[in-house]
Amino acid sequence: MNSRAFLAPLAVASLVFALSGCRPIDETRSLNFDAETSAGALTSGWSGFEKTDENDSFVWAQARAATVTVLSRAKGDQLLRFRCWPFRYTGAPAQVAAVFVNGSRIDSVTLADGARVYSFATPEALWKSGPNEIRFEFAYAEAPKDRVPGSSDQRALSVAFDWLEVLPAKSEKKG
Ligand SMILES: [Ca+2]
Repeated sequence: MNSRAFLAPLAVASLVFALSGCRPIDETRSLNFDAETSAGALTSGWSGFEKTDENDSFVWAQARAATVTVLSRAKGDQLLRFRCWPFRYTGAPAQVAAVFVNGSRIDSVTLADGARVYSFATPEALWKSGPNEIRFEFAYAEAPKDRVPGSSDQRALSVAFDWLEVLPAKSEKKG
């Protein structure tokens, strides 16, 4: 009998079990940048909870750097994904987001003007069991009141985040 044939179904069953809430949450999979899912996770550099005209929750990073704290089991490589859009204004330079996990720089990306999803592969070795810090560093943060005629918004806005996910990069290793 080939025991490997059972590994995939077991992994799926384990994942379903974990997602069903049958044991305490020890791993952050998804933040929707709303009060329900993200209040304790947005640890520095963030403004308040807002909603788009389409009723999507989001939060502005209101500094050149912002941090998110997520719980991890530190098992396997992780795929970090997020949907965001930069504060843009006439004559703005490119907005660039650099991504760090626990102080280690992963990569950077020049952000498109509108909302997009970005993905970063992160190696298992950077993650630790328990709280982990994801830090974003941005090329600029500017106040709309200084950059957009008619705006009174004094916050130094860099990038708005809709959601963030930390997912297994491939099927989780067992044991
Ligand atoms: Ca959202």
